[in-house]
Amino acid sequence: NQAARETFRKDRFGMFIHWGASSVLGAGEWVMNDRNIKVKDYQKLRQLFNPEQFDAAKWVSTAKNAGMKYITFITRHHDGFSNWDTKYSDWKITNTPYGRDVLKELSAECQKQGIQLFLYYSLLDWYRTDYQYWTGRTGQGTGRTEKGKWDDYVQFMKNQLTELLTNYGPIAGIWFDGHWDQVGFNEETKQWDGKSKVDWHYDEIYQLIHQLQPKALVGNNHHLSTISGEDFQMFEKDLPGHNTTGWGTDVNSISDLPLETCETINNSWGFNITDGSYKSTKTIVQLLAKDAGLDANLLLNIGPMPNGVIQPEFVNVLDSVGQWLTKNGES
Ligand code: FUL
Repeated sequence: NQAARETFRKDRFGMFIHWGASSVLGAGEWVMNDRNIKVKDYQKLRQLFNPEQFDAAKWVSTAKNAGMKYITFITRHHDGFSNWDTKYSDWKITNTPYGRDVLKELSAECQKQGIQLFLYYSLLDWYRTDYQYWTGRTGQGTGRTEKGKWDDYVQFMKNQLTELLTNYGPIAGIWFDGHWDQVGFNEETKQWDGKSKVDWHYDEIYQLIHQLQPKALVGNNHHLSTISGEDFQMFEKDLPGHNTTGWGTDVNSISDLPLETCETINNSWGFNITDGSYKSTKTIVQLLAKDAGLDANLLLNIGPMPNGVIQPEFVNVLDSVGQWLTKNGES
């Protein structure tokens, strides 16, 4: 949808929100993998995630005051925790003591305040047994040894995406992540190896998205320029064309699609209690300007705390970026 792409191209500034059961541990969203936590232990977080001070209106107005035009919310990260009331998993926000469907509240509030809502959705999954691929480290993290049923997993993703695109109002786009998980089970050797490539069924999945919501854009953080069908191109922690992270040779090539850089305020995506390396207002304004100079959007991340509050360091810097934009920016 060309019109939706052009709207997005003009958005310039968005808020990425990494938040879920992993936030409880305060060590970033990769904690399950990093600390080698098995599913049987990790799932205890369900009883501990109780974001009593979650306030969708505050989150959305924090974005709005910063001059942001959209929010990209983690609906399900690599640990598989669903941040909405999905029918297809018990590992979800509505089974925590909090019990509320935060996505419902966030989407209603975005509509109210005129902010577009994008949904991050992880392709890879450390939790489900029918997810048969994983990076080496991740496999150890969950302790799974058996091959899953890939078709079931693909169907599960389609079911969840259908819910997300049916029950939560207008969705501006889906932000896929985790494509790189290329280690698969080799049927011949009965070994896990890097040779069997994952078939993500992108054609069907992208088509489903466009069918359900023709205006929804598709982005995929695959670090490649060779997969087609996406509506925008993203650059993780990089300006378009700068491959400073070294995450793929192809990231040097910039497409004609709308572009988006995603970046953290400190060095973490999910809430990290020990990470105090906050970027200054000046650094963020410069980033925004550099991205704008390359006709790219900046998707700036916050990782709210497990109680639902956005930490003051983030709120303050976003507030002053907003003030700078009001004084000097276009809007
Ligand atoms: C990466 C993920 O692995 C990180 O946890 C984070 O979500 C980042 C935006 O994308 O690929």
